[in-house]
Amino acid sequence: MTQQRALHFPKSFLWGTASAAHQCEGGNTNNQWYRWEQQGRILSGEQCGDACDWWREAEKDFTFAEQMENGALRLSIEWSRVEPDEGRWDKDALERYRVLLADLHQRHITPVVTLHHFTEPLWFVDRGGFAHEQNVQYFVRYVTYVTQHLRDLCDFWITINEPNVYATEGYLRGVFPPGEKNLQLTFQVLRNLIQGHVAAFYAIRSIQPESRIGYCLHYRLFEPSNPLSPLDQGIARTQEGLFNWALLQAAETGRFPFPTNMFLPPISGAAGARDYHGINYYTRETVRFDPTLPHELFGRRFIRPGAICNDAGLDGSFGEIYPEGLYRVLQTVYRRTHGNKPLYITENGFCDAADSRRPAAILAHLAMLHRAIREGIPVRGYFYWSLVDNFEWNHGWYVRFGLVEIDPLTQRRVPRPSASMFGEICRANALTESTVERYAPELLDTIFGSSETHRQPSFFI
Ligand code: IFM
Repeated sequence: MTQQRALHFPKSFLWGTASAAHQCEGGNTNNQWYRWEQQGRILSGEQCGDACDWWREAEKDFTFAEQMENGALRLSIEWSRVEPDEGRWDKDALERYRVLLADLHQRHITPVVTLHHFTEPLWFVDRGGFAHEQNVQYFVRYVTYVTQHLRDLCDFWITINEPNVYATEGYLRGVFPPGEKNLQLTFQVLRNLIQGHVAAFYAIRSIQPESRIGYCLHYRLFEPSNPLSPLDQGIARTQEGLFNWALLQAAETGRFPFPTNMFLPPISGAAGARDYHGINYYTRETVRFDPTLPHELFGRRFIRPGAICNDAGLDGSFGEIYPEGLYRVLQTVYRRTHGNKPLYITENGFCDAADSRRPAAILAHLAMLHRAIREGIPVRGYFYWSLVDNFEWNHGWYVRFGLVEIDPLTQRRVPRPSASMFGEICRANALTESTVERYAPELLDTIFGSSETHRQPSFFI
């Protein structure tokens, strides 16, 4: 009998899915995203409403994670529930989170808890939120409270999700609340978020010395439209530098790079304030210099012609499926951080309502992840975004990332083929030949062919 070929992942590699409170829970009417929605700013015109109904019934969806034999599930705490008014703590809300975390433990699923995933209580927002350094203390107080009360149920924390997306979408592009378009303010918010992370790190560490604490950044590659054009090259490098690497450097060292360090003072205690690097990776952008776009930092971003893509969002923003980008991001983060900490893919996902590209996309990205691990990059886990379809911020239900499809009107669930595939991968802790053959036979050669293994899977060329 010939042995089937497989790419095995390291023992105790953590497989899971990621989610966020506002996108799944439903009934969150005390945060800035609800206000944004009331102001008619959701592009689809939809309302988050009951979302995936997780506040009542998340456990039903946890069953899918259990069936896939996921070792972890990432979810977030909704600050506006736990502290609905300044300094007033809602014990019932906290109790609901305790029930959810206990339920995950019963299923042998490790909860990974995000403390800030884009949303904040209105009282905090009305004080200026993260635009004001003096407000960081409120975030740290909330983190301290949550850690003290959930420490017996969680020891794996993500302080802040994607500070770069939160700041650029909300303060530079103006498409997330509060809808500002101000570069200097964007950097101040970024600095305050990092300061919030650093202070939260030490607060959690003092309560729970054995915990794992980090933040996750959204990494995006930017390629020049015309590689021979110095303007396109310069703008691509600037955008990638600002979006990814300036923030990574600031979080690593406490210092923003020149010229932003001229007005952003260093953050003390930043060096060492993490136990891992959280990496969210989705796509790459092609960029052309365009002097008419100051709020896009003078770069017109578009999708390379002929690329295989995610479903388009309402503003066409979900982009190319580019597996090699994950490998490139892992390499760069590892190099820039001198290999000082383990890495987790805290998010990677595809919006594809028909599930026609997702299986191959997941396999191709995991092959790239495996390549990075083989080369010695210490990646310890992978979280697919997301377990179920959910309310995608300003795109509402228009784009679908879930392994499980949800009809928001009926709350009916239908697992997509990708869910069965992801289950096979998690159970085997490997990409096996039979799984690849079943879900994306066109990738067999590029994933397993020895001379081909390092090539970009042909499906995505
Ligand atoms: O849905 C979001 C998530 O909240 C943050 N990272 C990107 C996902 C897909 O856009």
